[in-house]
This record gives sequence, C-alpha cells and structure tokens, in this order.
Amino acid sequence: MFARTFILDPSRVGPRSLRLLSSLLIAGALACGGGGGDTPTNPGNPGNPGGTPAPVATTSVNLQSNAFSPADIQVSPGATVTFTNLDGYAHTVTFDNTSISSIGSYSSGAQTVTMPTATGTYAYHCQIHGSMKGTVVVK
Ligand SMILES: [Cu+2]
Repeated sequence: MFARTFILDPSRVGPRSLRLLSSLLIAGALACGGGGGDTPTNPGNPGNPGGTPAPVATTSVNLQSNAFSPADIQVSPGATVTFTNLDGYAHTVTFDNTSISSIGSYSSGAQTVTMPTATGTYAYHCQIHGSMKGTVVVK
C-alpha cells in the first residue's frame, strides 16, 4: 500500500512525465515535416464564380456582326436604353420579361427601350439570331 502510494506521488512522477511529454511534442513537430498545411488554398473569386465580365455601365448598345455590344450592361431604374443596329439587316431586341416593350425587327438606326424601375437582371435576345443574347442589370 505504501509502495503504490509512493509511485503515484506527483512530486516523483511529474518531472519524468513532463520530460516524456516534451519528447513526444518535439517528435510530433518534426513529423509535420515543416508544415505546408499553413498555406491557404486559393479561394478563387467568390463574387464572380464563372469569370463572367461585370456589366458595363452604359445606356447604349450596338447591334453589330450578329452581336450586342456591349451585351451585358448596367443602368439605373427606369433608364432609357438605346439599341443601334449597325448591321444593315434585321435584328430584334426582345426581352424575356414581357412587361418590357421590346423592339421588333429593324435593319438600321437607333431604337430605345425603357427599363423597369424595379431592380433586377433582365435578359434579352434577338429572335432572328439565336446567338445574340444580353442582359440589362437595373440597379
Ligand atoms: Cu439578330
């Protein structure tokens, strides 16, 4: 009984245990091999996951070479956007949101569209050329 108590006496066992613990800590640090886990991974660009260019702040879009340029624009609520056809052949400016007055087929010159006052992203396209697409961000 006396011997058992003697062995468990912290004043005797303590220092030896601390030395053992220190050895384990050093061994553990060496085993990490200098780290590498500290380098943060590149989070990319969370605000622009697809790498899509930000919309251009303008109220003027050209229709040229079967494309809207710039196709993705940003305007103020209720803004008037001018679409100018430079191709000399027919295009439309058709908004998916039917509450917006779209522009029917026209071959040249400037036409305007009044955007809603409600903020949001409004997609439009040319009904004649499926590849012609764009968006107006009202913000
Ligand atoms: Cu077109």
